[in-house]
Amino acid sequence: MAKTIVVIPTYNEIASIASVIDRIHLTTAGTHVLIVDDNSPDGTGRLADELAAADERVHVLHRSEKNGLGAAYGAGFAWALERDYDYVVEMDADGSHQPEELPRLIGLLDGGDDMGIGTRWIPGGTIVNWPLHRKLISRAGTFYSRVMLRSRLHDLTSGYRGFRAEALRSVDFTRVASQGYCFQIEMAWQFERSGARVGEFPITFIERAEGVSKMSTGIVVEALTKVTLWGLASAVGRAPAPLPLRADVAR
Ligand SMILES: Nc1nc2c(ncn2[C@@H]2O[C@H](COP(=O)(O)OP(=O)(O)OP(=O)(O)O)[C@@H](O)[C@H]2O)c(=O)[nH]1
Ligand SMILES: [Mg+2]
Repeated sequence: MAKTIVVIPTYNEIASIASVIDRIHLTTAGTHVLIVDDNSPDGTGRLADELAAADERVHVLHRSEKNGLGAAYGAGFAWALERDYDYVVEMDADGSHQPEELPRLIGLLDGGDDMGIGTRWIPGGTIVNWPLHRKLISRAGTFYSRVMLRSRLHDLTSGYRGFRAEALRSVDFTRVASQGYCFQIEMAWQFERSGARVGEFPITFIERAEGVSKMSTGIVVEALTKVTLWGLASAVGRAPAPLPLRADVAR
């Protein structure tokens, strides 16, 4: 069986992190977890250390300050790729992504996809407890990104996704400079245009019940600006170069 690690970035997620890890292990007992904590003031990092001390499947990477989702994932990916994991998975700490759906993602990677994306906007995908305006923003954002980036993917901002380690290793993700949601868009777009095999599976996304959202205007503006610039540059034949992908990963 493939060796899987779930990378979970945390900033003030003390209320939910333990139960997310429990649910991961109830679903797939052999899966490892890496918590990447940005020195959360609420003590998430200390709790993570306690969980790691009690369970060899749990690991923690401490970072000194809040530096955004993209930087946390970059550090987490690098940590995972230095070890012998076959699959590297992304999941939020706030319970929005259901650990019980992990086997669907692993199934895509087992089937040969380089990347699998949990998607809200395909048949079978659902969102629980989001007001209408949030659904509209998410749908509009994905629609805009699909058109601008000429993507065939249905949920470019989704943070529930996974990679075959060798595919992730082959792209220079340190050059993915986006911080917030845009990190997810940029990674998906880069994988797709590099010729990697990207699969989608439907997910049930449940709005966080505890803790505080880290979503900010700056994060939305970053995504809107970059997607627009990439799209316009592509339209005049000046798209930024795709991240280098090894020949044996490209198909
Ligand atoms: N280490 C780290 N984790 C972060 C940072 N920003 C967000 N996160 C984590 O990334 C995940 C997603 O962040 P959320 O605040 O849930 O963002 P969101 O899902 O877009 O917003 P909600 O819909 O309100 O939940 C959570 O596990 C956060 O704790 C950061 O700067 N550093
Ligand atoms: Mg969330």
